[in-house]
Amino acid sequence: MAERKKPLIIVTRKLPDAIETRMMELFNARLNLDDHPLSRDELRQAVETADVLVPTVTDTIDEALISQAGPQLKLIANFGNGVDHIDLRAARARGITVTNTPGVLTEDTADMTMALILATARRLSEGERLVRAGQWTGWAPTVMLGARLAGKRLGIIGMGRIGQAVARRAKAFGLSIHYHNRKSVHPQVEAELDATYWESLDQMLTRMDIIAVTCPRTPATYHLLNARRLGLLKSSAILVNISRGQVVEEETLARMLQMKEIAGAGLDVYEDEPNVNPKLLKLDNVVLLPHMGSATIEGRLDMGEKVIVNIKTFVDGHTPRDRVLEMMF
Ligand code: 8YV
Repeated sequence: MAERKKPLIIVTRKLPDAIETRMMELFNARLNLDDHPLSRDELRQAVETADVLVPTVTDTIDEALISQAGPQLKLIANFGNGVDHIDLRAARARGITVTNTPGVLTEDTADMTMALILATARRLSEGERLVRAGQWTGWAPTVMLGARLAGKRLGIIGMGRIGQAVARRAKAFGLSIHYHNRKSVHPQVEAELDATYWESLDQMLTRMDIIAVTCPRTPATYHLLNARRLGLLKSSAILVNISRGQVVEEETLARMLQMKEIAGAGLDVYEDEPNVNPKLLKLDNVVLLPHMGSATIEGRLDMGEKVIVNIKTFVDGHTPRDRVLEMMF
């Protein structure tokens, strides 16, 4: 019996060694060993030749690119949960299946959300900068005061897996849990988290001490926190974004932080990554991280494993469990 030809898998970024090795064993895998982000031209060549493309958030897989795909491209197995960089409609129109890696980065991303809440409320980065600059002159009763978390209200925008994992952690810190979502979560989950559902995002925003953005970026959530909505926040509020930069109008947020119209922000994501609004870079009341919400060794291995299972399932003729459907977003 003739051996089935191994599918050509093109991986756009450097993945953990163990994942790359397994991909080499299972597939005809083309890796990106020096980890340079692929140029538009390299991406075009990839979709022209690959049977399966494994992109990440740093690749723009838009309609124009998908229209250049060869007929052999049947699967885009994204390394990551968010798929806002992939035009799902265009992929479907070309008969290309898209998969992602949900579930395995929930806890890590929730940890980082909590870390950002703490860092922003308790001025961690500012304190660190002070010590490193050799400017710390010793303990003083009124210096570096932040805000207590216990007893405050946290409003979570997007109560999916990550939002709920944030809520569980936040509850342990004594925060009361509020959330806005397309629909309320299961009553049992709501009871367990002692969570209050706000159908009206506007209503929730005006009343919260901390806002955490954990929803996916979709056409519906693009600039969900626009200038008008940001204007509803209390001047003592802090905002944390671990989702996608495009959910928040960054320019307005920067201006409001500058004018102290809100107290602080903790950002892991930006509207035009890796570019960060220069205004933000100058401000002390914002904690800035380089999109590292899910960046753990274990998480990256789990993500890679999921990508492999998705590809294997697909090439064996089955529907991958993590198939992404447009209506999910
Ligand atoms: C990933 C993320 O590391 O999964 C996501 O949606 O935002 C990140 O945590 C990145 O997307 C990898 O493609």
